Amino acid sequence: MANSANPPVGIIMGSQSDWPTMKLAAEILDTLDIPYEARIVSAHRTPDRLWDYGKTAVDRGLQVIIAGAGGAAHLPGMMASKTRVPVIGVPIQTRTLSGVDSLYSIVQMPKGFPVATMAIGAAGGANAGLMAAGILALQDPALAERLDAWRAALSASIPEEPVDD
Ligand code: RP5
Repeated sequence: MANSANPPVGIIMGSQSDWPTMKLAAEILDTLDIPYEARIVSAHRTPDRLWDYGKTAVDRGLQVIIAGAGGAAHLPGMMASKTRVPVIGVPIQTRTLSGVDSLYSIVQMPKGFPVATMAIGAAGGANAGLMAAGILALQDPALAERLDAWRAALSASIPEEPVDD
């Protein structure tokens, strides 16, 4: 469902190298039938693209932005400063500092410009998709049903007893 016209969710990331993590958010949105767009928008390498994206987000109908970045990860916070559309931040796992650098860069926003920060890496990517779904489900009963079913299926897949490998 990528590249739908006026999708409610924008997935943005600082680099192509972030896509394997951000794709996990996209896969959740695909599963739940939620349209989205995916774009590379780097705070440092393409600051004008970041500015334009934030400036037009409301008018383009975006309702949630999922922003992933690694290292000196300024993208989610800068996007939150540019638009009131809720921003969900995904700290990308880095080789040098394991993503703690990304986490600290994203989570410690000053009062006034929040970023809903997920876990580092793969869990954060997938959970960002689920968080976006939960926000949209507040106004969309059919999506709420799909999300409830997804959650129930996950619960049902967890065995009660452990087994040997
Ligand atoms: C950040 O720098 C990106 O979000 C990425 O996680 C990190 C490394 O980018 P590349 O050097 O792989 O393009 O801006």
